[in-house]
Amino acid sequence: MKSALITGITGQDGSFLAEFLLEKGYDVHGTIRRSSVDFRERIAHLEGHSRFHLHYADLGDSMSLIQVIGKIRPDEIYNLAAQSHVQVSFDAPEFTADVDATGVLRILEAVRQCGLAKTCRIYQASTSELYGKVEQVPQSEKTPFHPYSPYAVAKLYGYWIIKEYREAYNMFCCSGILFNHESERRGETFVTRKITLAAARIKQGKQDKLYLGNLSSLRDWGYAKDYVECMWLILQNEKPEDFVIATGEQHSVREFCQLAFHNVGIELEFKGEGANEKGIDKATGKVLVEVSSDFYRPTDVVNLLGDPSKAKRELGWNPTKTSFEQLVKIMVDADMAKVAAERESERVKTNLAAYLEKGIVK
Ligand code: NAP
Ligand code: F7E
Repeated sequence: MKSALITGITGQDGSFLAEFLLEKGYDVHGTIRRSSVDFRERIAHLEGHSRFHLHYADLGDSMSLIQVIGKIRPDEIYNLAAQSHVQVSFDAPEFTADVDATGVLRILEAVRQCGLAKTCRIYQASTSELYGKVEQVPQSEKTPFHPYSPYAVAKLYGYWIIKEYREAYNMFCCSGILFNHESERRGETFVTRKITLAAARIKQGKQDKLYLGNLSSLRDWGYAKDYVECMWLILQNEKPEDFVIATGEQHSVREFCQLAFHNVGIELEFKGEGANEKGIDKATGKVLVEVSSDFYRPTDVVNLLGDPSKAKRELGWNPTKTSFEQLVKIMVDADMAKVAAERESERVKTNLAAYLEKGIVK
């Protein structure tokens, strides 16, 4: 039985990858961090599985990494842990650098110090943000990098240190340069999930308006569940190499918004420009989407489109298993159900309070 260690197992990708590797028969280990609140909802359904194990470790703490890696001696490590929010990286640049850049070095050194350099394969979660202020469209493995945020600069170090250890020590370590991938488990402050949740809340009368930043930003959005398969394929490859993982299709934030609202039965029309642009419900004339400069970034990446030819050719990966339309529908349907369940539980609580007041329930 192969064993894998996933750092960042509580995140969107970590939870899907854990499910994928368990299905493949792996012994799956994941690192978690101490938190005053429980953030393990994405993996709660896996706890109790006989091949699923959790360990405390932090990418900022070498000793914890050496201890966990030395104890498990994994065949594969998937380094998914990161401060992954680009806008937050402008507010917490030093923390982002420590986790997203030096953290990668700490993993590599822990593997070496535990004597696993020849046996343990390492996947590094690199990102399309490396292309940043893009120098070419679409972007492939050959496109020059131009990072455009503290997050991207930190991830650039991660990318290069992986390459360095591959060449210097002959280690099997690779980067997946993944373009944006989303799902019903996406963090609620990333733009896609923020939109699908708002569409569901607005439809069900729980929110009046959605405030967004740059509506014209272009992204190549795929489905996270399809992308974790690629992480695994990269480590099963004969040679350690880096791969671009993307769909090869591009949409704007505005288009994502229109399709998400369409899925809840609201047709949005955008009028105006820049900070004055508004998304209006065609049926009622109500303004449902407005621009807020709070969501502008000091530097923003606005034109990402990946070329997944190498992954298709060499890994046999299908980049369009889930279409853009299906992805938006999956996310909207899940958020419609989530909001409806929250409303139902509020209704039950309100009824119970009324029954208690009237003495119907004692
Ligand atoms: P995510 O949902 O934000 O998950 C990040 C994970 O990292 C969480 O489990 C988090 O733990 C953990 N983490 C954060 N700081 C840590 C630290 N100091 N030590 C240990 N763990 C730490 O991110 P994701 O969307 O799944 O992305 C996974 C990886 O792929 C990240 O490295 C991200 O930068 C990269 N990436 C993502 C995309 C995308 O579109 N999703 C694209 C390209 C690359 P807590 O739950 O305790 O916070
Ligand atoms: O922004 C614009 C924003 O935060 C996408 C991470 O997983 O993917 C993710 O980073 C675009 C940007 O993702 C809002 O300005 C407009 O241009 O959803 P996002 P991201 O920055 O692309 C990459 C590949 C990663 O590696 C990262 O870890 O949408 N935008 N209005 C907005 N963005 C947010 N968050 N919120 C808004 O209100």
